[in-house]
Amino acid sequence: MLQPSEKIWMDGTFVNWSDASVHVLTHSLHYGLAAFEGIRCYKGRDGSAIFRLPEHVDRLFESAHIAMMEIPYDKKQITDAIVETVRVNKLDACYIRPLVYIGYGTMGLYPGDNPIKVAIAAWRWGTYLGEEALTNGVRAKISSFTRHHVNVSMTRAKISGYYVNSILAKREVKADGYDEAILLDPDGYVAECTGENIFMVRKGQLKTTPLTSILEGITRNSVLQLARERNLPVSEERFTRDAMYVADEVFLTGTAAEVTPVREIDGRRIGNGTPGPITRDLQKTFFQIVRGEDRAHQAWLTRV
Ligand code: PPE
Repeated sequence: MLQPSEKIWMDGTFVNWSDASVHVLTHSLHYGLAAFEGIRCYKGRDGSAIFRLPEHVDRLFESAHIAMMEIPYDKKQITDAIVETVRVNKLDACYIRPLVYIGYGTMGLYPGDNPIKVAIAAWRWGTYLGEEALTNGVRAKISSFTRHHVNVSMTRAKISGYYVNSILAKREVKADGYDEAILLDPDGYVAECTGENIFMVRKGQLKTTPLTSILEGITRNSVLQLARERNLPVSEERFTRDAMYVADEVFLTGTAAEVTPVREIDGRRIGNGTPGPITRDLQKTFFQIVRGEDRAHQAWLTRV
């Protein structure tokens, strides 16, 4: 169960957690057109800090722009509101969920002049796929559902309705006893997971999937940068499911999932079935950075 915090920012003011409700005829609730973010704030050595906040705010505005929803605030106002939401709730570590949605007005697909509303919530959220997932890795399965075609959805945008596809995939694999689903793109190449990007390592080469049918993950971007700093050969290119079966390492990245190793896909052990050295190194550095223990990447942190 979600652990409630005290306040939620709604359209410029803080309301009590239990009063943060909307009308049932809120447009986005019916048709799924809303843009959201998932951001983490970590407790570190020198206090709490939000990881890559400007990048998350930029992506929220980009998502809204792609979806033709004009946010009635500027980036500074949204950034300040996010920091303030963490502060007023006195959370030292949390997950932050900004949501831009189309409010009550007219019904029917054409949203007309319905107001664009913004909410920002924050709550305590532990590990996404379990503590064990981070240390031992998860078991994944290729989904029977396909990730979005470029002319069906525009995956640069983080749009609520797109997640119906993720939920279908997630439920399917959970019912089969797996932890996470890997979705292929409409051409059959690996795309991403339900809420994570995916990487594979083979013979020292790090690969992740291109941006054509995935969300441009901020954790993905961070890991790519860390890999380049290590002079690891990295590429953003398509690969197939069997390329993953014979990979030395596979791991997932996401704000919620952080850096999670994959130990098995479709009943095939990945590498020796335990998190590999590149995964462990990148994961360790990621956690040092978010906890403010890495001087070189302080620029990625916004102090609360
Ligand atoms: N792909 C998808 C489809 C996705 O939803 C996420 C984030 C990512 C990749 C990774 O992006 P980033 O967080 O910027 O590294 N998924 C969010 C939603 C999780 C949820 O269950 O809600 C998240 O991790 O916050």
